[in-house]
Amino acid sequence: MKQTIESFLSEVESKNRNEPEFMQAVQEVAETVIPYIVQHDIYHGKNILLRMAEPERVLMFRVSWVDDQGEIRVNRGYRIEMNSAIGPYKGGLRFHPSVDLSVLKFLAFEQVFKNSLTTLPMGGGKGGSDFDPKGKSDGEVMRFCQSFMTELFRHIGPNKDIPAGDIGVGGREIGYMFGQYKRLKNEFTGVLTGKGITWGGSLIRPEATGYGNVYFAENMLHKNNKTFEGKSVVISGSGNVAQYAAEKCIQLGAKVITLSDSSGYIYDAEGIDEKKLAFVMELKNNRRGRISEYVKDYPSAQFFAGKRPWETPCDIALPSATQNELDEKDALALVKNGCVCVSEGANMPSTHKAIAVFHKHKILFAPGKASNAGGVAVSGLEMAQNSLRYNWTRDEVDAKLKGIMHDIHKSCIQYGEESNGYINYVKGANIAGFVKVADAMLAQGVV
Ligand code: NDP
Ligand code: 2IT
Repeated sequence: MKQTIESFLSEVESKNRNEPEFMQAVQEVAETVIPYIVQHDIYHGKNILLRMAEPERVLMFRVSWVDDQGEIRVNRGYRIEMNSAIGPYKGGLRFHPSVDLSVLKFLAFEQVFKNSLTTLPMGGGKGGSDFDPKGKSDGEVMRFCQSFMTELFRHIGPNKDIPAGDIGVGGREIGYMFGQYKRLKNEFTGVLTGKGITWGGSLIRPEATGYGNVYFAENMLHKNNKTFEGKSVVISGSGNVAQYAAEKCIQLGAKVITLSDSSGYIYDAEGIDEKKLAFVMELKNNRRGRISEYVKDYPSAQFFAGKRPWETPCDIALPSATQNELDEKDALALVKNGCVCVSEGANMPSTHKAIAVFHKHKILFAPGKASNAGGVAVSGLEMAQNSLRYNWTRDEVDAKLKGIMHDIHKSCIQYGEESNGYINYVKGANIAGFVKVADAMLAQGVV
């Protein structure tokens, strides 16, 4: 088996040199899915995983725009249309200087499995740019978004490819891109999700990824007769996903003690309550400030420059910033300090070796493609509402989100329960996500 997996990986690697993040995501899937394929004749011998590791289409384009000083700037735009077997391409756009083909292909590959897990009819895609919104004026961000959409619009559509937000792309950017799409096409359609509530958005979409992750973790804890009540929670990041994960933890009676950004983390031993969280939301979303400013308003908290929060003793950890932000050393520190549950809000935040530590110590560990699927799931519900030309209430969408996270948890158990009763959620999510897409591909001929 080891040899079959290695030869598969070396074949994929030979076509995707210098793409470490993409290879990391493919390896994690291959290690759990290839043994399943070998045991099931309908999938065996059909190069099905090799086909899934090859994007259906990769788009790369120039994005020129003019900054506030009148200088012409050039960025690179991308859209990876990974797999459309079970629905139109669906997945976010990331604007961050670290964006390259490897990062977007890993995200698009994971998105295929994640979207399959949501139970909704969505294929997988991802896109974005190496544009850095940090320090840019609203006018610069708008001109960039308009130029980006001036190329992207010809490749997307409400039944073709429906982008959304991700790192660096929130309500403001979705607004500018939606406005430009509408001007170019003269059509008001649900071509993007994460739209504002008065122009086609869904209630609960901003909250969905963070809330969904906490709902997933709740399912894991309940299975072990535990709850969030009274637990201390360490969260990384302070963007969309981190903020709403924190909000739901507070509502469930937990104590959130950290948040972070790429400059460091804040530790508040008294707990970040609703009032302090409202301050963080204003700071990050409106003033676009840094998390270090928290300690100016709350001097009993501490800021640790250049550090990540995993050294902080906690019961539950919710990595919600970016890929590979939690390594083997961090995982060992979490385990040593008594953490019992790690549920990923970000995409691939834990390294391969960190996951091995969690599995070795039988920690409840949820991979992002299962636990952060609430965001894209509510995007799917936004698409459904756009098609119906109707809006569901906040409670209706929240109940559907809870139901979907419960179903994803159930699918992970179905395919991930080991003989000793331990649930390997990585294995469960990968196989459950794979089966639906593979069945659809096999039914559609050699695609
Ligand atoms: P935001 O842009 O709102 O926030 C990102 C946060 O992560 C910021 O605090 C940012 O800090 C921090 N961060 C980004 N890059 C790094 C880095 N290299 N090192 C340390 N910190 C970093 O993004 P989201 O909250 O939307 O996304 C966070 C994660 O969740 C990503 O992995 C994303 O793919 C994933 N995700 C998002 C979904 C969504 O619906 N938005 C859905 C599912 C997953 P700084 O400001 O310093 O850059
Ligand atoms: O990684 C993700 O699932 C997202 N950034 C959300 C994608 C979406 O289409 O809502």
